[in-house]
Amino acid sequence: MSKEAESNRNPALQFVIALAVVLGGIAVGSIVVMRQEKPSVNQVRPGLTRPPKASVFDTNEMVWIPGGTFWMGSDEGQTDERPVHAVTVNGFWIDKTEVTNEEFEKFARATGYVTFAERKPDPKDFPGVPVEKLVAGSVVFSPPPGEVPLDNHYAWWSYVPGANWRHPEGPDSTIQGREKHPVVHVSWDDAMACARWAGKRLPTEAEWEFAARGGLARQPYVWGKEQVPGGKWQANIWQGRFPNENTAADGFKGAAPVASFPPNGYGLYDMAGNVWEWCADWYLPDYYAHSPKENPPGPDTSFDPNEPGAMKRVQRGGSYLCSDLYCIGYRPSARMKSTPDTGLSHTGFRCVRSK
Ligand SMILES: [Ca+2]
Repeated sequence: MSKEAESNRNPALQFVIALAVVLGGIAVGSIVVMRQEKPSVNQVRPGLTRPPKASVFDTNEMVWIPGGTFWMGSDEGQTDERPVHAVTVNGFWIDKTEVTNEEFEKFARATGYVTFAERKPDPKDFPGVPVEKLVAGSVVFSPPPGEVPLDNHYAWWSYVPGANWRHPEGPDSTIQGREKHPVVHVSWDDAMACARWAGKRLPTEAEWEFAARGGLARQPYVWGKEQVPGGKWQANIWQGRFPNENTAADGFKGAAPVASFPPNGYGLYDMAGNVWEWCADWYLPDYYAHSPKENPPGPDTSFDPNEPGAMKRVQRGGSYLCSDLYCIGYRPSARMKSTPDTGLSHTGFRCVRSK
């Protein structure tokens, strides 16, 4: 996306763009893990937890994911999950959990960083828009009182002035008591800034999916085959009639403290559900048809047929808003996308590092 295009946003447009986040591809699929390489020379194994180096994020330990080859994508999911193709990734460290509010606060305090949602839109970028309309804010899930058609996303998303990571539901809300919750309302640029400060980076889409699968072969979920094994929910998603009935059968109506559910085979928490996670890659729906087999870095451009002209980055993992009626985005092959300047109340990130 050009700089000009990136800046050519206003809150209303940002809201529209944000809606695309809940539109992404979703369906049921299955995947195959082909082969897991032997532990690397330093004898680390999947699931081994240790901080790789001194990190400013001392509360979020990282897990070593050995390199390997796997089947990426799904032939049963959305079109953009196809074709299933063999991908090899080098080993990497990945955060055991999503970045939490208390971790993001360390970054903000140390650097004085102001997130996109906290910045007042620059009148220069919005000629003709009354100054009083240019207010900082973000898009918040605001469920309607009754059932609504699932083709109108305005029915459950609202642009809320004053909403940002410190005030997830608006100016009167706080993150007090939610220190261990994943940070939300962070744009891709915000996530990148935080990752760089921590000496880390965002995962590529391939790294993310490889890690999410946890070494399992041909399983539709990061924990295996059954959605609710033994009647026990394995991820923070949505139960009930979306978007007005949230039964919270999994124990959480909104975001949950990280690691509230069992980890996957690599010891990683919330690779399904809780909040969407930004990846480094640009989004192209047909990237898999021609992506390199080894360490695909993502395309160098972006296109979303649902919103031509908007360059988007990939998000993965689904969120507490993923309902089987609407969005099965918590499957490991499901892909989501949004413009880099978009923050939402169900989107966060986790980081990786190569060594
Ligand atoms: Ca839930």
